[in-house]
Amino acid sequence: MKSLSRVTLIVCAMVCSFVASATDHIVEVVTDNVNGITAFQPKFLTIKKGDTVTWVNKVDDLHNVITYPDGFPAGSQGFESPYFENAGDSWSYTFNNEGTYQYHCIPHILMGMRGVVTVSKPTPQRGFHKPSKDELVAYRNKLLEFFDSEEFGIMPDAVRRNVEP
Ligand SMILES: [Cu+2]
Repeated sequence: MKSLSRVTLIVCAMVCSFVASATDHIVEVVTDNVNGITAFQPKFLTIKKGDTVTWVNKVDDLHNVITYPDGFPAGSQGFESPYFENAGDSWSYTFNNEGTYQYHCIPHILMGMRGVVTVSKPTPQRGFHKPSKDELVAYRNKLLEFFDSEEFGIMPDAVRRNVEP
């Protein structure tokens, strides 16, 4: 009985230390109307596997968070938040796979509103997910909810090659 409770204690301590090691990170979603800037701050964030990142909208403005179709490690998954509208709107994502996650805001893609989360170690150039045509079309369609086809110039070349006839 005595040894059993000691085992229980040790297991509990291991679980507790594991839980305690997962860290929450905040990325501020910034609209600076005075300087005409929209940005994720920090733009580059390095975290550990199992950590959670919460994006927080700082002022009333339309933003979101979405990975580029080829912007996450092969074997992992991209992510996409709902749209933020009001100050204080937020969205969290827990990263359970190592590697590099490159994301942007759809409404402000033309303003270069993008960011990178690196989980433990960066993904080598050839280690990124290779999106299927269906994935690229789905991504294009998300952008087209904001930008009409006349603005196709915003498409990365790889996307344009795959989705245009
Ligand atoms: Cu934005």
